Amino acid sequence: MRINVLTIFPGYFDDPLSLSIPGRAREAGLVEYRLVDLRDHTHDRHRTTDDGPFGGKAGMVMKPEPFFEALRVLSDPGHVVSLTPRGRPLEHATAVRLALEDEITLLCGRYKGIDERVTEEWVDEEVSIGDYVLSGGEPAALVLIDAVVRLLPGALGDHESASSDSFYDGRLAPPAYTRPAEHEGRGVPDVLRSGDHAAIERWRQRRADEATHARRPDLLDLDAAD
Ligand code: 9D3
Repeated sequence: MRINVLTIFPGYFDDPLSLSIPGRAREAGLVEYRLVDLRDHTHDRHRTTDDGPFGGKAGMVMKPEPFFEALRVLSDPGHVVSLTPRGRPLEHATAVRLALEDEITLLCGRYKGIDERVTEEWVDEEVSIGDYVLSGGEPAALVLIDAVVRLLPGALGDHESASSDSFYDGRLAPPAYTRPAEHEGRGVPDVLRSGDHAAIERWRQRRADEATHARRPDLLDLDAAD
């Protein structure tokens, strides 16, 4: 898979895409990242990528020309996703769908957003990562890339196997413990050290239900719908 990212801050992606699962997936040849600096697609002395909005109002809008030129230079950008607070909320299903593409191109806006003509001409879908205000699309693009790349076959090692991600079936995972068995006066629940695998599984399921009821009752409501 190839993932292109159009941004005025290509350096923002250096470490996140070199480390951990996204980095290992690249080294394994499962994914190629192409960072495109929008300033390389400007033609004025100041390498201008934004301008004031038509119709008054404060803030700046990303100019269309650098996006158009960068997207044309890619020749075929594949499935184009714009990261914007106006987008559909990112879900696991979004990541699953995007992981099936050969090539995706992510557009990162700043300030008030990207000129709407870019969206009309190039964008297949607009995605948000949630209802809070970021400084730009870059952190959202990294979140999306991480969620997609870990789904590529071979991306996860034995210790990260995705099989346990779905084990609690739309509910939150139970608490986890590792050694030491006692740490600064706090122990590990006896059942986890009992060797009774059926009892351990009952404990885990119950703690998963409790956490989901307390923190994410919306997840249980979804269950009721189907
Ligand atoms: C005009 C009102 N603001 C929208 C809430 C303007 C605005 C604020 C922040 C426009 C862009 C941004 C920068 N944010 C993103 O580009 C962004 C984002 C976000 O802020 N939250 C959640 N997901 C995303 S994806 C891209």
